[in-house]
Amino acid sequence: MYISLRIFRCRLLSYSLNNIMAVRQSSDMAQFKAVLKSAKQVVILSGAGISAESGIPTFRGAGGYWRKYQAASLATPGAFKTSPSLVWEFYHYRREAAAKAVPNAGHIAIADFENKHGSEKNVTVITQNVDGLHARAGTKNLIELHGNLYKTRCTKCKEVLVNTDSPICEALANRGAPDANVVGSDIPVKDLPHCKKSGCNGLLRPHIVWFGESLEPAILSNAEAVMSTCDVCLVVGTSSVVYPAAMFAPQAAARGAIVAEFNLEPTPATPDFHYYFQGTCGTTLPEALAD
Ligand code: BJW
Ligand code: ZN
Repeated sequence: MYISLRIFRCRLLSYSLNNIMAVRQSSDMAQFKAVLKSAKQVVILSGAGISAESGIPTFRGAGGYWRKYQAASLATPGAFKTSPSLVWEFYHYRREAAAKAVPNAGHIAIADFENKHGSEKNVTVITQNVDGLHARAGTKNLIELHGNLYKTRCTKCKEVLVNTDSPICEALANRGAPDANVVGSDIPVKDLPHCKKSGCNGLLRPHIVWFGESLEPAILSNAEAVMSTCDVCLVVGTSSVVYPAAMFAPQAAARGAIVAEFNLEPTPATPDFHYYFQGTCGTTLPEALAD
């Protein structure tokens, strides 16, 4: 309720600002680069679109299916309760796919920007992605809002561990094929990944924030803190429909930060922003972030 009210207030504020003094939108790259050059605190907020050019499907749109399931419908506590086997197959498939993927020009441009300007600017990447590609590209100041494919959490003792095993357990070897004709999943729960802590043996789950679950409070407050002080924000490859991340950049724009969006297509938040650069972010970001 509290979050919904905040979102409503934020939308109302940004709607009012847009109507009082209509944010004039530009696609002038040279002008944006000049703004970025003088920025002191820069946030890059990324979503699935930045990993699309590494071959990782986005959530919404044509690629957002695994078998006959919409990816977002498997990313719920209810789906895991109903069929932990099916959900583990989905995550096993994505762990294996992300491990084979390599960071693309967009991830690398961001990491190079931090590396080059990190001493004169405060540069933070806030990502909704769980694939680990920002870190593999070399980004250091990174906030992973929705968790990470290579972390597990015990459903019993709640211990969180990094786990890069491939496969994560024997029963998942050769499972997870995305073929739409494969129906159901029948791995017995006892054969799915389990906690190795002495005396626990709880079922492990991916350490990922599913729909209806709260983000980790410390991670959320870190993200909110940098969003509330940045002077420039780049919103990259996200549909800006999933909260709370969807309200970060419109809120920053409403308090006066300069926000630039990089996306293949406009999103519901596009009218809130000062700059919009249409295209693949593997092309637009290297241009925006180069000296
Ligand atoms: C390119 C490109 C290229 C392609 N170059 N661009 C207020 C109102 C209504 C609902 C809610 C609300 N507050 C909370 C909710 C509920 C819910 C929510 O937001 N629902 C909405 C769908 C309405 N949020 C939550 O449940 C969150 N929890 C929470 O707020 O707790 C408190 C609470 C709960 C309930 C009620 C009230 C309060 C948790 C959200 C967790 C999100 N989890 C997922 C799954 C992670 C697991 C996994 O990866 O397996 O995170 S959902 C999925 O969406 C994933 C993504 O991180 C997230 C965002 O998607 P993203 O990154 O934007 O991807 P796409 O596919 O949507 O967009 C890709 C974009 O890229 C497109 O725009 C393309 O055009 C573009 N693109 N190629 C540039 N080459
Ligand atoms: Zn445990």
